[in-house]
Amino acid sequence: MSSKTPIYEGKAKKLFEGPEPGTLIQHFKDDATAFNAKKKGTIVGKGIINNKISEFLMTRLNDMGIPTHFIRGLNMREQLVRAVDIIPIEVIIRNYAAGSFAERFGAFEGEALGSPLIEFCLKDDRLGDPFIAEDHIFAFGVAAPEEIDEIRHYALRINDFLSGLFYGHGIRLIDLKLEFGRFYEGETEIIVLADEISPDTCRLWDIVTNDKMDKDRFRRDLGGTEEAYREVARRLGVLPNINVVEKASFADIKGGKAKPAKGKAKPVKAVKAVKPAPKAKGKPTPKKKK
Ligand code: AIR
Ligand code: ASP
Repeated sequence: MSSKTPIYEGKAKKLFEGPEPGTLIQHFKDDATAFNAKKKGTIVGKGIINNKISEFLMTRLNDMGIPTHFIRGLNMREQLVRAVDIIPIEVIIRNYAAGSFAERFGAFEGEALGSPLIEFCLKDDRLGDPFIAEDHIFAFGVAAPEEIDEIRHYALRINDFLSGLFYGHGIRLIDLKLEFGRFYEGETEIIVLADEISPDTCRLWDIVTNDKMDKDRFRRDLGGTEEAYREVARRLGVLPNINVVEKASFADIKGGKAKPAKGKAKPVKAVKAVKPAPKAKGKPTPKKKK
């Protein structure tokens, strides 16, 4: 684990200077916040799981020609990424109504939207990440119209690809939040996917049971949060020995000194172990492809 002082510390991650110019080390913490940090907690092992899930998904996206900030994995909690200027917009893509969308429009959670819907929020905790229209984005100089066009194009491709990938593992991608960054190669500006893709930033429901397998378990005090995150990692096959999460996080909590975990590491619990969410008011209909 990096022992240096971070150059930036966010709610779920820290950034350290990277080994080469133009690189950063992205370190994933177990800290969890919700409702603009009004709710705080810890999801044990989350940093390891999110690091590995994000590494896996960003690698797949790189493979299919979506530029991302991801360079390579470093260890259980850290990855090397390209240093980029983050465009301070949260790009939300929704396939089904849920969360703030369901609340705003009186939709039931799980109601299929005819086609993916993109929303933008200004990344500003002080203001509570308010929704922002494209006109505001341009007027405030947050991003240029050509940048937003490119971001929309990438966001839809990423959403289509991830919807299919998760579906193959019995998971419905309800919605997700993406962040993009820019850097320059000479005069040329390049936009890349940045931040992370994980159960912190996506709503993921089990296809059969509709159980929530994401941060909503923490936000809504549903219990079984650790198990749900582990189950996503297990299904994606990103941690060959998932029990390592318990051991490694135990060592991390104890200041890096590995002590034997109490008793035997628990076997992976299948999703049955995740407490069913309160019954959704309706059953989601299968996602309509464009
Ligand atoms: N999100 C928004 N801000 C931070 C995050 N992680 C994600 C949520 C959800 C999507 O954006 O995790 O996947 C939409 O959130 P909401 O609350 O607007 O419905
Ligand atoms: N992570 C954000 C916060 O701390 C939003 C969320 O995920 O609910 O409030």
